[in-house]
Amino acid sequence: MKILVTGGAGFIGSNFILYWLKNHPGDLIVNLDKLTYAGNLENLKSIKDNKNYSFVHGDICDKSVVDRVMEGTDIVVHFAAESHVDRSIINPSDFVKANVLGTQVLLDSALKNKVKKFHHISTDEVYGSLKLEDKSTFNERTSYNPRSPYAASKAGSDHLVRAYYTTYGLPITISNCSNNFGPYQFPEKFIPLAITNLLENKKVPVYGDGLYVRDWLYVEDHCRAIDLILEKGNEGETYCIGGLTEDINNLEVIKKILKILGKGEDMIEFVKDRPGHDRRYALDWSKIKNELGWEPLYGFEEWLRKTIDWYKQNQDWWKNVKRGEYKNYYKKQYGTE
Ligand code: NAD
Ligand code: TDX
Repeated sequence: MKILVTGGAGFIGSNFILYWLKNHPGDLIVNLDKLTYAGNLENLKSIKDNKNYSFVHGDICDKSVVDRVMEGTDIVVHFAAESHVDRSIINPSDFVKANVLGTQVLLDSALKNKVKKFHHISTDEVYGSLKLEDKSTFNERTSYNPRSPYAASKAGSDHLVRAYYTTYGLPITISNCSNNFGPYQFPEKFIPLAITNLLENKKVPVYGDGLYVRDWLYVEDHCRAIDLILEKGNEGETYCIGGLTEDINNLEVIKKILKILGKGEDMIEFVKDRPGHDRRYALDWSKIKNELGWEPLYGFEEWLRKTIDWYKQNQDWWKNVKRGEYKNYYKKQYGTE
């Protein structure tokens, strides 16, 4: 089977390729990635000589490259996107191009090449923001209400994917997952930023009052969920994938990280809030649990410990990433080095 993975040099995409080749060694994987600031082939160095893996450097908005790599593809797993909310506030147009236009180019090519499955990776952020006080959760039937340019561009891509199913019969599935964490995550996102700052003895910037709530999903659990959807998911369906069943706010997450690393709460620095910051995300993932038999392998704290260990043991990886462009971004976003 030939699988085209888009954005396979990013955080989740590279974890997915490593997972897939380990669990389905007979399949062929083609990784199409533009190598933006977030793409890093170091993530895949352990499999770069695997004869069942190949890398194509290209943009999903570029029809000629997409048509070329799509030829003979059985399954598309589409991760490629601009993925960071704060960057979407600074520069929304990159998000519309990659996430909306890029997805449409892929859908067209998948249709033309009669792929058997097109799986689109989306986010819980398309559903908007929940109140801290109420205990409601997002599910597959929740109305869309995206509130950041990032979320709006992902919502646009989800609508296009569904439109290609309804209008042209393209065999699609969609998953809307919560915040991922784990190895190879770019340290602009909250958990890897916190861990790597603390390993450098730098404070952790916490937006606003720190009482914002996210659902946290370990990346390997996410890869297992995608595998099940590809194997047993129903065409045209959406699956919500989350990791938790109880709320945890950002301050509580940081306090867990500080405790594991043996650091004090003086390492927390409250900084200016994100504009339009969504208060709470919580996900009801009972559909994938009941229909496909998926659930996370371990609890949040256990996965967090494993993640912290990985960043401790792979300092060269993140120290390399934290050079150059990252330094400029950090200064612009946080006003400090
Ligand atoms: P990432 O930013 O780490 O990686 C994105 C990858 O896509 C990079 O390798 C980048 O080079 C590539 N890319 C970007 N634009 C491209 C283009 N035009 N053409 C080809 N490649 C391009 O992102 P991630 O965290 O791995 O997220 C992967 C997917 O999962 C995204 O679609 C994101 O919206 C979704 N998602 C992420 C999270 C999360 O917590 N990280 C949660 C929910 C959904
Ligand atoms: O420096 C920070 N300080 C801080 O308090 C950063 C980077 C974040 N935060 C807060 C904002 C959020 O409440 O931590 C929480 C998580 O922030 P991010 O890691 O930026 O993730 P989020 O905005 O929740 O979006 C993420 O989850 C859904 C991913 O970036 C998206 O790609 C995904 O779709």
